[in-house]
Amino acid sequence: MAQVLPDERELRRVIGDGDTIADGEVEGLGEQELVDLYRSMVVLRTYDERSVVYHRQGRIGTYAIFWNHEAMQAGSVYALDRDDWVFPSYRESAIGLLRGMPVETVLSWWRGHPSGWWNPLDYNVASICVPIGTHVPHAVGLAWGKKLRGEKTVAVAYFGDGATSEGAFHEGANFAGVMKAPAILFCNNNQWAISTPVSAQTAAETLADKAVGYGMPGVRVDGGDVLAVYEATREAVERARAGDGPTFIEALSYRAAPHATADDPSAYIDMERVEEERQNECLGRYARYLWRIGVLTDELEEQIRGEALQAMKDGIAAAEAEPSADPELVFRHAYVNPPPSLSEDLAELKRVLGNE
Ligand SMILES: Cc1ncc(C[n+]2csc(CCOP(=O)(O)OP(=O)(O)O)c2C)c(N)n1
Ligand SMILES: [Mg+2]
Repeated sequence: MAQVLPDERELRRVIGDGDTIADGEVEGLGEQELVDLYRSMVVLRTYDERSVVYHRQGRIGTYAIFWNHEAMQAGSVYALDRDDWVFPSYRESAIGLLRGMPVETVLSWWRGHPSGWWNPLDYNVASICVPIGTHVPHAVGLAWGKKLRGEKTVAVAYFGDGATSEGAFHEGANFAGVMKAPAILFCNNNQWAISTPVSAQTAAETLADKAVGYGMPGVRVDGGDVLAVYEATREAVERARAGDGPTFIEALSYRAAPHATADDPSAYIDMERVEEERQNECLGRYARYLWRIGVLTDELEEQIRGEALQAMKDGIAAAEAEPSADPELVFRHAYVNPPPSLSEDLAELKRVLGNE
């Protein structure tokens, strides 16, 4: 019977603190792989920080910040094969970049432009899911379908702590357990669902405890430790490919930025705690580790950051060069026989946009 393994109540960690906690090691990761992981994190961090600036400049719309979530995203994707599927929520909006998706595609999504929607088959990355948890059954269904076809593909659904209270999460997790679907339910427990703390979200001691009820292993990992996330995900992938079914991964972190650009967390969060978390953020932790083991140099750091920044500059230029979308697109596929009020709405939209 699957269970929360006794040692998994403790958070898994690999990266030490450079002082009293020693660094561990992950089998199979050589220097090149460690640098690749670092590059992935820098790409995501640069995307995130530039996006906040672009939002302030009015160049993208409301944006869900994922600062300090990079280790969870990069570490888990790195444990997948290219054929495996990724089902992101809005918090993982830029995860497709790790699969070669152009920066302008994701920026266009945040600009509300149709060119921000990609064909999922191009990257094995599903559309960004904004409704909380509804993509969990999608990911599990895809994983089960692949299993029925005799393929070895794994699907990962990313969602937050708040999503674990949703019906769709329950349905997906239950289905995954019963069907032994090769799925990974990856929960970014950043301890907040907008202004709701995790203590008000659930009476369970840990979110990983929920896995017991679905008959799957629940693993707890330090979400700020990219190597621990990688290792935990790799084990879940191996289990799934071996036919042993799904895994629930609870990656514990702390939301060190507002929920989104429209949010002011100072109204509900302890900003001192946020500051503490920011001091221990995941990219800096990994960079210090790489310095300790002699992998990172000033030149390499500069080169990787420079490339990521240039990609962002090129990406926003390309997104802004897209011709304006046809406002009729919003209405065209909604009804076979559109009600008259819709043409009034369209006329109003065109008037507002100034292209009557
Ligand atoms: C079905 C549904 N209900 C409510 C919302 C509004 N909403 C947007 S984000 C959010 C909080 C989600 O928190 P969590 O699952 O912890 O993810 P996080 O944002 O922290 O990554 C809510 C309630 C939504 N998008 N979808
Ligand atoms: Mg959350």
